[in-house]
Amino acid sequence: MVIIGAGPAGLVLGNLLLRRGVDCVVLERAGRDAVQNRARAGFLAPNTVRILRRHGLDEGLSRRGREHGVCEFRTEDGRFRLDYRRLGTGEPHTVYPQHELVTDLLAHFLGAGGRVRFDTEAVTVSGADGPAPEVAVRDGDGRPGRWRARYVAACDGRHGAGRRSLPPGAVRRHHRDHGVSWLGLLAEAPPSLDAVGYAVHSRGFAGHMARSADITRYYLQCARGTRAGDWSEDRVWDELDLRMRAPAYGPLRRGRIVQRAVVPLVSDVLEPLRHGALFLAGDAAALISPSAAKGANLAVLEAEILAGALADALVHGDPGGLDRYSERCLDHIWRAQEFSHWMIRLLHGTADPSDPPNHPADHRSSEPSDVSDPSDPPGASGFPAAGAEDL
Ligand code: RFL
Repeated sequence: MVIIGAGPAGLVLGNLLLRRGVDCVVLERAGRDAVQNRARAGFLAPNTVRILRRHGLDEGLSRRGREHGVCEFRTEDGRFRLDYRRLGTGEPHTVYPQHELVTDLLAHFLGAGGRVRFDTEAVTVSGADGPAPEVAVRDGDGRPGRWRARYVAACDGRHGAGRRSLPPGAVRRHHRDHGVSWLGLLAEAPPSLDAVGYAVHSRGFAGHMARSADITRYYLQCARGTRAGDWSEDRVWDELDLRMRAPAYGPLRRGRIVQRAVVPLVSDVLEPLRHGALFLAGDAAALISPSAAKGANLAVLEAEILAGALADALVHGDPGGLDRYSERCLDHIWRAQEFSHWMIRLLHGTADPSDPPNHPADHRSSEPSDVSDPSDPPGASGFPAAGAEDL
């Protein structure tokens, strides 16, 4: 079994397969340090924690993760706190940075005898419609190599070899460009709120999310075409103060910005999540905007479903789970997409058209809508540039 990608999807899959006695190797383009230091998600849903706990992969998050159950919305009408933990099932989210989870999963996998080939880029997957697919790779020095396996799991994200290797027409891609971008920032600063903060403002959305006692993630809606370095630190903090309405609700704790990236809010879903012996999981299967904090959670869920199906096929000769893999995952994926679309509408609804740098309508007018997202009747979304195409 070959797994491409050592992110949450690939490493949960590898750990679960190893426990079920399935021999597997993980091929990872980056080096170990880069993999362990890639700061991204931070909120684990209750079901994700249950999955990790069920398989003994929760040691780090049980020790260092912090419970979270409240969102605070700030708008021109005031401040509203949503105690979703109390209103919902009573279960909290767990704040645990993704790179720490990946570090734990990697240590667990290697400690159990798992093999990871770092600095090894998968270039193409061939022969997926036959019994022995092959992954062509090159190492950090450009030397080529090959891995052959009964099955290949592409857990290598949206731009990985898995998607690239799908033959034309094998898979349908549903996609939507929400016409909005966020400047994502990590600040060396303690959180300023005891809640996830969502500020809806005429200058654009701003968000506050705790990552640890000393690190906070912030988001600022920015114009398409903004480059990560365009905004000075002073401009970032001034804009955050303004949009988060710091004068009314308390100052933000400032600190050095240690990471920044522009994230265009786009969604896409492949269907089915399989081509013969090649399976897609995590961001390789579907990309979801970070507005609803679902991506890493879906990756873990899909990895668990795929691990069970692969183990049944390889250990017990029962391929039924593999046949149902795509349908089972797509059910979760479409529901998460729907929630994320709703969040995007909620968070960007009132941006002022007279303030062009921050306004999604900039893009609305330039990109015609040809909505064909099956979860949404045509024209219902109000968002531009949606569609479906065969890959
Ligand atoms: P990953 O984590 O991208 O890992 C893929 C791995 O594959 C490797 N790779 C290759 N290896 C070999 N050959 C190739 N050709 C390869 N191409 C790529 C890469 O080096 C990498 O190690 O995908 P995975 O496992 O599917 O996990 C998905 C999650 O990482 C992603 O959905 C989340 O980070 C999304 N996300 C969030 N999700 C949440 O659930 N909660 C959050 O709070 C949250 N916040 C975020 C986010 C994503 C963000 N960005 C960067 C878009 C915040 C941000 C800013």
